[in-house]
Amino acid sequence: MRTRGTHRRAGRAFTLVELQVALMVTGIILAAVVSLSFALNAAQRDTEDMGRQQAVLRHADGRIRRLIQQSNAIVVAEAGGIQLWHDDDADGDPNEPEEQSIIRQNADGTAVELLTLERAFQDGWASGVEEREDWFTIRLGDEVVMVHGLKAVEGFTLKGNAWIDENGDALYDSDELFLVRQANLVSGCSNIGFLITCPPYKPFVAVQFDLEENGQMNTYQVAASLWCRDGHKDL
Ligand SMILES: [Ca+2]
Ligand SMILES: [Ca+2]
Ligand SMILES: [Ca+2]
Repeated sequence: MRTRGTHRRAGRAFTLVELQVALMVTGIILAAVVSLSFALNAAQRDTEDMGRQQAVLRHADGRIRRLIQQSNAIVVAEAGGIQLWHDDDADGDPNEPEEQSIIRQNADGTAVELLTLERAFQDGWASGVEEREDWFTIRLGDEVVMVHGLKAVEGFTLKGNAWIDENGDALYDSDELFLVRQANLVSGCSNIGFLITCPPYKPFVAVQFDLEENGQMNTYQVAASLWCRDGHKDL
């Protein structure tokens, strides 16, 4: 007959030292997991940031190229910016502000900005203007004229934000109200420069800037020449 002997469990309590070692090992593993997770998140963020920046650069590249290629003339070519004329109504008249585009570096040199003007039609706007200040200059024909910034008086809706005294009489005229649109084509850059070749060569413009990517400074250049240059419409 088989007697049932007492079977003592082989297990025993952990000693304090064993517990400390186990806790330490667990701590090391957890720390490794947490730092790996941080590293993966940071890498994903960097990849997403880079993807966003590349998308912005592609958009800016296409926009700047089209503006240059489709313009009729480079009206102003300076180190800080260019003014392009697009003869939208094909009348050969270069004095129309709404046909001008200005690509320049912004005031603190950290963005390539685009300024375009739309003629705004509104009766009685002169009485609703609160403030007038010098904004930027634009070349129309042989003259450099000031684009004055405007603000509407309270309770008044103003369709434009700028005045150009086209007829030079120092008075607001009903057709001299403009809406200036300002957009940053590239932001967060530095060392912005514009390189222009002059005739007799085909007009060629290069917009250059430095941009930081993953801690490294890269130099970019968007270059294009005019496609639809039309000699008889030149300034
Ligand atoms: Ca025109
Ligand atoms: Ca016209
Ligand atoms: Ca006027």
